[in-house]
Parts: sequence; C-alpha cells; structure tokens
Amino acid sequence: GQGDLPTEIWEKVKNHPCYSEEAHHHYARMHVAVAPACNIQCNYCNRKYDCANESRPGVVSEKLTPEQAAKKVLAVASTIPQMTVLGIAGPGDPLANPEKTFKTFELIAKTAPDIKLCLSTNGLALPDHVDTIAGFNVDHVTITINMVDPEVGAKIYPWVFWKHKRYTGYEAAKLLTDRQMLGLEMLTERGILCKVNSVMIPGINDKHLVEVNRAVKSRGAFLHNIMPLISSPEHGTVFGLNGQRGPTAQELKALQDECEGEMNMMRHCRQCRADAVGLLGEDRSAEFTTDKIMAME
Ligand code: CLF
Ligand code: SF4
Repeated sequence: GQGDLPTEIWEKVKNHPCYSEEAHHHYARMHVAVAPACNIQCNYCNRKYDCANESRPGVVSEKLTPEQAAKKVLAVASTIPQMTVLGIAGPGDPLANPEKTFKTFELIAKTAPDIKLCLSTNGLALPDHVDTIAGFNVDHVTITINMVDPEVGAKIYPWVFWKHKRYTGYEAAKLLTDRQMLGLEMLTERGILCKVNSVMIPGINDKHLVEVNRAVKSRGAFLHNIMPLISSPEHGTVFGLNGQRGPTAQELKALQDECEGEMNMMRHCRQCRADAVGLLGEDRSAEFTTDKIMAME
C-alpha cells in the first residue's frame, strides 16, 4: 500500500516493478539494448557483454536500432498486458549513446504514451542531459554509484573518457564522483525519482558503501540497491581475471541491514539483462527477437 509515501510519489512507484517491491509481482518491465558504447571502464566489466551496473554481466543482448526498439515495445505491450515500464540499461551506458537513447524515447512517447520511461546510467554524462531527460517525462533514473571517495574509486575505475580526453587514477574517479553527485542533485531538484545502484566488492568498497548510502540519501535519492559483484573471468576484465570474489549472501544482507535505517533499500533486484522482458525474475526475451518481431506485421 501507499504507507507513508506522499501521493505524487506513490503515483510514480505503484506500478514500477523496481521502485516498489509490491509492484514487482504484478507489473512487468522491458529493456531495449540500444546503447552499445560506454564512456568509462569498470574493473568488473567485460565490454563484450551487457553493462554490469544494472544488467546481468556476461550475457550478450541483441542490439537494436531505435526504430527496431520502438517496434519491439509495441509488440511486447500487446502481448504482455502488465507491461508498464520501458528501461534503457545498456549494454553500455545509455548517456554515452544519447542520440540512440533519446531517439528511442521519442519514438516510444509517440507510439506508446502510456509506457513509463526509465533510464540507468553510470552518471558521468548525466548533468549534460538532465533537461532532456526531464523533457521526456522520465520519472525514474538509476545511477550506479560505487564510491564517493576517489581513493576507493581508483581501484574500481581504470579510466573515464570525458570531453575528448581520457583520465586515469584518482583524477578519473574524482571527476566521476563529482559528476554523479551533481547529476543526482539536478534530478532530485526536478522531482525525478532516483535509485542508486551500488556493486558490493569485498575488500574494495564493502565498508565504504555505508558512506555512499549517506551521501546519496542526503542528495535526495529515493531508493538504494546494493547488488553483489558477480565475479568470474568472463565477467570482468580485471576483477574477473585476478580472482576478486563477490560477497556472500550473508555479507550482502548485513550491509543492506546496516543501511536500512537510513533509507529505502531495494532487495528484490534480479540483475536483469539489457534486453530483459517480463516480470522481474522472468525472462521472455527469447519470444521477442528481432526476426520474430519483424515477422509480426
Ligand atoms: Fe530496468 Fe532498471 Fe528501470 Fe528497472 S531494471 S532500467 S530500474 S526498469 Fe530493476 Fe532489473 Fe534490478 Fe535494474 S530488477 S537490474 S533494478
Ligand atoms: Fe561496463 Fe561500467 Fe560501462 Fe557498464 S558503466 S558498460 S559496467 S564499463
């Protein structure tokens, strides 16, 4: 139920499967993989596969053009009546591919105006696009924030690419955290609900995520989703190869519990693929491949 939530917020979360634990039993989301490029490098990422920030790492999604994506949304919405949310979450960073991402939103806003638009980003390019995001009535944005201390960030991000220049080490992580915090503030000022995803990496940022939780709460984030690092050689260029482990279920829960008093914690994330379709935890993407959709005329 609505609980303590103000009505205008309740209206935005009641049928969003990620923002409301209750809604995820009844409402479905779909992702379209229109964004292949990325503007940063995470040590847990292998670029051949989906963005590990918000999507299940290590699976290859079928890349679509914005036109194919719009067609897919219509096909899915007519087949799955619980479809309420369209998210763009990869396979790279949606805002490193702004033309493709916003063209997709534009086409869907025209052809399926009832579908809510959702976006997930690493945040580096976010401040440049906040007005466009607001202009498309995107009510839900996820930023993956793994640190607020560049010393920690330097162990997670080997480089970021910004304004035609590559930054490394402390400088790269400082730039990224400044842009993430600014982007978060700009979104919450405009009344856009922000979820923060953090990847828990034992020995790197596990202790530090309590501080991240405080920093994002104070800037108005609505929900914090701490996800476990999924580590294996094919999933991470650096962490995967050097044997970096993921947290145990107990370690993850202990950290979520520690942050719980501070703000709403998401505990039902299923680390979906960048082309996921259906209820959370259910994957119907194989029913909606491009050849099947193109044959659906
Ligand atoms: Fe997709 Fe993300 Fe929007 Fe949800 S997923 S862009 S907020 S519509 Fe949800 Fe999937 Fe977890 Fe993401 S369960 S990976 S949190
Ligand atoms: Fe990979 Fe990180 Fe870019 Fe996502 S944000 S595609 S995990 S480098």
